[in-house]
Amino acid sequence: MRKLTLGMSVLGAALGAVLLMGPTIATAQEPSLAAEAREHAKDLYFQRCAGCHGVLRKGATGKNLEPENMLKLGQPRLERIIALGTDGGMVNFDDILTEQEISDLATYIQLPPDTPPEWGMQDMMASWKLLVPVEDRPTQQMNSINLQNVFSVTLRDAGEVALIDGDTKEIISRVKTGYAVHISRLSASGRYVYVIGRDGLLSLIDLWMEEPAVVAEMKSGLDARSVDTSKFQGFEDTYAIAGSYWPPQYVIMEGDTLKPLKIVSTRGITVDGEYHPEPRVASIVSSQIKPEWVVSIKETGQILLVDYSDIENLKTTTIESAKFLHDGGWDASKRYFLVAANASNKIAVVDTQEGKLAALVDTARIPHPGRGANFVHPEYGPVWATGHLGDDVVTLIGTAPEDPKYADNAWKVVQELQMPGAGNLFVKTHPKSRNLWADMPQNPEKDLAESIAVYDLNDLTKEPEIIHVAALADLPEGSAIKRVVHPEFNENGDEVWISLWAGKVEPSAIVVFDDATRTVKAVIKDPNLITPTGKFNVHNTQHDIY
Ligand code: DHE
Repeated sequence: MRKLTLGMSVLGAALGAVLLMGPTIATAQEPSLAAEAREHAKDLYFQRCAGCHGVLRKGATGKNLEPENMLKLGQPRLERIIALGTDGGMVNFDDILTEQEISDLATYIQLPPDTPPEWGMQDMMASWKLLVPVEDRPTQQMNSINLQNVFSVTLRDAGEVALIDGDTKEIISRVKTGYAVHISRLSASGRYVYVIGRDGLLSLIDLWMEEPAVVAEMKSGLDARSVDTSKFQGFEDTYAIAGSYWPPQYVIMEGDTLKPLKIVSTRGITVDGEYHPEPRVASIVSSQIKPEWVVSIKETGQILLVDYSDIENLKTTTIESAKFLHDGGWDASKRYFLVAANASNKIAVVDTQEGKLAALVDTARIPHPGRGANFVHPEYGPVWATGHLGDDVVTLIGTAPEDPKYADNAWKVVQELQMPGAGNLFVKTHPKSRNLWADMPQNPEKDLAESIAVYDLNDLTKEPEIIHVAALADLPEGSAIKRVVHPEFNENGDEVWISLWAGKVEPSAIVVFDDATRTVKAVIKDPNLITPTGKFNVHNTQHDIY
């Protein structure tokens, strides 16, 4: 039987199995909070809980937290759950929040949810800053950096990205971005980096400037996670698209200025036929075979193919899949997009050439692929890999329906690789590598959260090598776990960069491994390298290589 060591995500993770434990006696007193405490609890909920439970608390990756359910649990039990977490997967917050904050948050979720304001064209236009107009920008690269091997590194709690030269391992510049900045994506030309903060602030960085810097900014929503650009031939760098958690909508912008052009709401009916007021935009990817974005709507379970060839007469294909869509990536051919319906324990496969759902694949608990990893399995042929937050396996799914030798494996789980524990967030390989690297930062065991599992792709019957990355970095001891997160290859595919994500006030680092020997090549340390998490190599992100 599979060993289940962890459930869900750290940030505002689910109130887990709590609701399954059944009701307890409601508190006699009506819950209430003074105005100031309520405001603070509202902010905390938004920052720590809304990502999993939703702003309106309808539940997604996390459970439904509407007052009728919370009142049944009552104040003392809610406080305990927030402080200590649950066996069902919610992590503890007693090391992040004070006792008073936990108490106020427990009270807050028994009160009716606050509905944040809408964010429309006027707000976006008012927030739009064209810092360097296109005509004032360089017409050629003005620096001598090997731009294809630059890494855009999320410095999560600093609200910055660090641009790091992949050849010299030097920090080229640090750029102010949005709050709790989330991901970077590259324009089709590789010149522009788009960075989105959780507060919806989108920043456009021009890598051609002598010192790469932000040339435009726009607040695309109030709570956001995803951004991409138009990559199809003839539309390179023409448009950008950003998706919001709140308000539930996406916005299409000019690619080189971020001027907002069109906003589309995602409110509507779920695959079960029920109205949902908050269907959030999860991942967005850009097709290279059509002028289309693939936009995954979390709560409705619908995957939208948005045709940007005529945005005034926008045509959208709506594909029904499964609820709670989150993150995903392309197969090696770039025809199929595989996205996790994480709380449904499924991977949805979209055939973007035909504009149809190709399959819904059942998997182990809470798949979390990031963008996944593609390689040719010695026995099963081309496969795409995803790790799991809630199970201790990496799942391999066959991806070659057109290949007579491997067609029978298409959209089937061909193998589950054993991990030493659950809590994986990201897996990564590269066409030139024969290794698969899988992190487990959400594992409750410190040693596992600080380690990475490396599989030999030539022999997948072998146990993975477990490398204790934190022990190799020679960082001072601190109270925070140095979570190993997000392996990312360099342009040549011979180095793997891994973040050691420590506390906001403790030193973090990026450890660079030689992929062939799995030994440390460099440790990038800098007092300004605060909470590095995602790293996006220009070449690999531009060309969707993973
Ligand atoms: Fe992420 C990708 C949402 C927490 C690091 N994350 C994504 C995507 C979504 C998402 C929808 C896909 C974007 C795309 O491809 O367009 N993330 C969420 C959440 O809702 C969640 C669970 C809670 C929250 O409140 O935000 C969450 N994410 C985290 C983290 O705590 C991580 C580990 C650290 C951090 O920096 O915040 C984190 N998420 C990442 C990274 C990616 C990502 C590094 C991109 C992976 C890639 O290789 O493309």
